[in-house]
Amino acid sequence: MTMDYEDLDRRARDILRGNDRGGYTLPTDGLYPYQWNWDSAFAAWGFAEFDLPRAWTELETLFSGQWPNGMVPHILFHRPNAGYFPGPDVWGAEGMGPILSSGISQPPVAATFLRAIFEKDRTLGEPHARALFPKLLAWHRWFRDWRTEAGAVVVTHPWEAGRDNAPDWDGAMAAIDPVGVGEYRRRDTSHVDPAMRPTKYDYDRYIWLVQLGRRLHWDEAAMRAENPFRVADPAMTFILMRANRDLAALGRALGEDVGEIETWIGELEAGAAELWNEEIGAYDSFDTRALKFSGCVTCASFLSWYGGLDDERMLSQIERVWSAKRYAVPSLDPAHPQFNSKRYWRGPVWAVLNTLIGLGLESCGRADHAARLRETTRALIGEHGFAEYFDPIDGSPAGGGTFTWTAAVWLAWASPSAGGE
Ligand code: 9WN
Repeated sequence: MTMDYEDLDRRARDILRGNDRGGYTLPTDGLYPYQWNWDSAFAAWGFAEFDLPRAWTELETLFSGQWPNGMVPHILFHRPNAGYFPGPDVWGAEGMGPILSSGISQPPVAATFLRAIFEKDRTLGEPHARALFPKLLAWHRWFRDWRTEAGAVVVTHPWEAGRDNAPDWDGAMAAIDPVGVGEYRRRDTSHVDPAMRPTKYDYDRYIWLVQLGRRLHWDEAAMRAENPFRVADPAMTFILMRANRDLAALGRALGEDVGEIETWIGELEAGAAELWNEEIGAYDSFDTRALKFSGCVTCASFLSWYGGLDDERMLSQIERVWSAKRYAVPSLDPAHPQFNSKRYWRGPVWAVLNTLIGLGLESCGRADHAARLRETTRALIGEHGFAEYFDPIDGSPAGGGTFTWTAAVWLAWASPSAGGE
């Protein structure tokens, strides 16, 4: 099939503009009517391909929701919208931060994309980067203080990981008995085929965990003591490791002291080593309450290069997993019994994860592997559009459409017009 790349570039820019709500970008209209944390960082990177000032605004709006303790929420509820559940009334976090928000965070990709945007035009970027640097530092310090166990980053809710129904959480989810969660009405399944979304079993536990945080007034010390869900996540660990490397590089360019950040990088490297599961021969999630690995090779395992570790052992794993189905990289190893090519983070390919894995391979000098991943991502989006995720067997689009982060990674990485080609 011949692709009209210029048309795809145009459509991607139209998606970003179309989802722009003035200072922040929705992941997609309808299904996700607010500002999401890591989506926004990807959006900024996409905007930077054609509108640098708008890219900076996206990041500034995201950090305008930062809590005094340094946490940057996973959702900012700028304007009420009945089309999403759970909304601010369920989270009960009013007054915790300057903007109504959720009470948990999301993968900290912002420093990495901020640095990339800064490098595009240092003169334009310097005042923005200077103002944002201490905010990023405070956020990363919050991860260090409240989300790190033996060096690895833990998540306190599947939504915090951004890989909501990944099998990584199955053990910790099974340990929750969601008593008293009450009646609620989901809205996601009126926008998207329920077979592509998490189940009611998952949602009962998601809401139970939100109710727990609310009852504890989102007090981190109380939650650390009481929350049964604390799972160390290779994705979060590698993403924060990379974000700290980029924040340190940015800090050096700005003449800031980066000693504290360098200490964190060493701690995370030690923590990541603990997430190596010898039984499956890959980095794996570890339930810090039950002291158990999940036993799954997922797209998170392949973020080791992104973290900066050129681990030979992971090359044969990625080659095995990406050869199993037509389109790489399935979010769960197709050999795993829970693999499902349609259901969200249990099989589908996510263009954003491919991008992070590809950026990692590139920065570790694995040019051939990175090129292969970029080609498959280009083909997926070119043939099947700007979907939220894709079926790895036939590439068919799944979840929401006209998706911001898929458009953003097209512009900044997968398109032939993106930097680096
Ligand atoms: C809950 C917005 C977000 C992404 C997450 C993705 C999905 C939300 C949901 O959508 O999660 O945060 O309601 O399903 O899993 O990674 O940030 O695109």
